[in-house]
Amino acid sequence: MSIIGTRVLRKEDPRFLTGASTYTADLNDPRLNGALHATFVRAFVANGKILEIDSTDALSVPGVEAVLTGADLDLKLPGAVPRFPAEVLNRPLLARDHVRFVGEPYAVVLSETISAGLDAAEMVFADIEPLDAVTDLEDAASDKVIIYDTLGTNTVLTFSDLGLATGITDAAFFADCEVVVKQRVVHPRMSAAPLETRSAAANWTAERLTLFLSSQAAHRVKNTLVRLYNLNPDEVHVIVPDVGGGFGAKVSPTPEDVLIPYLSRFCGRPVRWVETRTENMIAAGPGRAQVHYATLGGSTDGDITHYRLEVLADAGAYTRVGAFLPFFTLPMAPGNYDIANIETQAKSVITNAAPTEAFRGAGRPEATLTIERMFDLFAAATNIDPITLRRKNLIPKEKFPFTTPVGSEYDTGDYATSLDKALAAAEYEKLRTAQSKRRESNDVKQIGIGVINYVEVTAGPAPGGNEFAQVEITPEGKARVYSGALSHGQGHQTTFAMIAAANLGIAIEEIEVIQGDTDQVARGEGTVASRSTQLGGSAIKDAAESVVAAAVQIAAELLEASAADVVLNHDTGVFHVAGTPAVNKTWVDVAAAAEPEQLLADADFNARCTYPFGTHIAVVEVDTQTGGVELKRIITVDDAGTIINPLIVEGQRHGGIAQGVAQALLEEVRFDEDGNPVTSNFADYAIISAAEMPTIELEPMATPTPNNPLGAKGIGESGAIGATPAVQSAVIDALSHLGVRHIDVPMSPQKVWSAIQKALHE
Ligand code: MCN
Repeated sequence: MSIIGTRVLRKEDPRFLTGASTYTADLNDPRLNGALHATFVRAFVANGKILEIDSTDALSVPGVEAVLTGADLDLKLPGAVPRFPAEVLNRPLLARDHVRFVGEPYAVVLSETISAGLDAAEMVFADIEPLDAVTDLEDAASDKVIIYDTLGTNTVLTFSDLGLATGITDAAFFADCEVVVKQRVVHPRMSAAPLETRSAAANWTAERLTLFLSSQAAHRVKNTLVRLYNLNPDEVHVIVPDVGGGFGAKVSPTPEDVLIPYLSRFCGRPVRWVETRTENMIAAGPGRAQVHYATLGGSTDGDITHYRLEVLADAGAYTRVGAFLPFFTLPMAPGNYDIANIETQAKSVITNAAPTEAFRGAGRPEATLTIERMFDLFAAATNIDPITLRRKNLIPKEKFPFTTPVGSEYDTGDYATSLDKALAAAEYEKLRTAQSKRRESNDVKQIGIGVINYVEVTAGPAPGGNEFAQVEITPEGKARVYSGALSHGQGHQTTFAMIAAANLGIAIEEIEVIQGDTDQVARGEGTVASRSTQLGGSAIKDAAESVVAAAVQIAAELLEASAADVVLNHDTGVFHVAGTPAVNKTWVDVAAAAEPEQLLADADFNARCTYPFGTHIAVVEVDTQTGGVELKRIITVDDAGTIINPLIVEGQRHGGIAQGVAQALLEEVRFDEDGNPVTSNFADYAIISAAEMPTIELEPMATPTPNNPLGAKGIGESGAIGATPAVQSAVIDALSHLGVRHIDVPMSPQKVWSAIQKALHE
């Protein structure tokens, strides 16, 4: 029996649960002996001209070795997507003449101890002339305050100019529609909030640059260092120790990350850096941060025919990947629905806030939330049951593979079954009956039910991607798997060993998975866009099959048989002539007879992206007197094709769902009117905890994809994509009989209460 699909316990957990893991800050590596500590000095105004920086007092603090400012180095880190004007694309490692958001570093202290660094950082004197700042996305888009004089506008990219949006026509687009609904939908700025903040440690000697970094993509970091410092690839070694969460924010190295090795070369000693929670909250990459203007049109009997989606994306003060994320939003605009006519547009806009990055779902949650919101509004306008409306417009199973009018090629899907399964598991009719009773009795606490569908793209951007793997059999007959993906909480040590085990017939205990070390792993793309299993896992399968083919040759010689007759029994891991298993050779026998490197194979697996889908149902109780929301149940179907390890997949769904619920009810990065962040720690920024979550009810469903040999789609982001609109829909549903039609997330008690009051008094 294959190990694929079984609930294998996570191999990595004993280490994590017993405190034996090693994060960058914990490293006790001889290459870091005698390290200095870096402390960044950060902007305290959101927009300002640097007139003077004086480090004299800071340098007098005992234990301080040096203070560098932007004037001491002329280095800029280009953003990951070179589609933006140079001013906003290339970010100075330390601000030189101008600071553009609160938290932007303009100086760095090198000290013997962290405490000396903190003291000295406070003593770096900076005369910064404050200028008008704008952190609100729509205000920035209006160009009332221009952030970069040389650009003359804050809009730095219009997606139709690149052919990445259709562009918007006029009102005639909806002329044939009997019913048209419009809504502005806000997707707030969210913090990725990994429990391990950013952290780096470097040693740049005459021979080599070694950087330890908390990252999702070791080779991307290496490539960035090679380009930035004009080095030979052999001179750079990037090592990623254990990572305490990334959630998209640790994909591309940040200015602070790449400055640490520079500082090591500058002072001739190793340098370490661990950011504080507040630094992470104000300066590390947040995500989402879009505002949508959506219009949906169709017939009075619920035939949806026209959809228009216009997106404003908040880039922050420089263009990192977040500025480009509408390229993930627009192709997912119609969600699970067969809508014939679609218009799209997106603009990226500069604001005086930390530059945005990917955050779990990265552009896709926004598409889902908006289309699902529009379906609810259309249902309300036509008085059609929201489930009936959805069911009527779902892309039918028979139409797959299905190319949407916005050019996405959905591989496989069975959306009606997903919806049915979720409704059955939720006992939907009973929920509606309970809701009616509460309404009839005018209960203070009203029940709401939200039912949404989602489809997302993994291993994108379209058309697809690639990943590297190498499989090696050791002289002892064990296996080593080298993977270009990089687990930072996803459990690859377990699932990747399972994929290798299934193809080699070697027990997972005998398989070591190696990631995140650019000397040991030849190349790789890293872990992003829920791509690792379908691409990285398929690469392991390919490499393992090549190793088996080589092993069969050796076994045939040992068995004195023809290679064509020799087979590997994948359950027992022995080679034998087909039909005579009693006479056999083990991997130990084969490994002992192999030439060096004979049992070693590389694979670069390249494939089209895949489209996981599902249905989320949320049940909430809303206190109509206080606006307080309690999430009572969340039931989900998340179809990620063939599942390698259901236990790990359930964990991924749990984590994603919790983050999706957090976005619906709790989390939002906010600023005051001067652009100061007011959510700069976990007291002000309400990250979700187990206490706010009900038991999560997960329904299984698996529709394999033909796009890779595993049949697997991604699961890492699904929960975060489906849960937010489900909870939002449920809260609005609880209040729909009062006339409430829309509340933006996060639905704080204040917002919910205000919406009730507004509806009652209109
Ligand atoms: N898996 C499986 N069967 C499938 C799909 C996945 O058994 N059909 C397993 C995989 O083998 C892997 C895990 O589920 O162990 C997630 O796999 P996959 O969906 O391929 O996603 P990635 O490994 O590429 O992870 C990326 C994804 C993203 S983009 C973010 S953001 C994210 C996430 O995963 N950040 C996380 N999950 C996270 N989980 C933790 N704990 N921490 C983060 O920072």
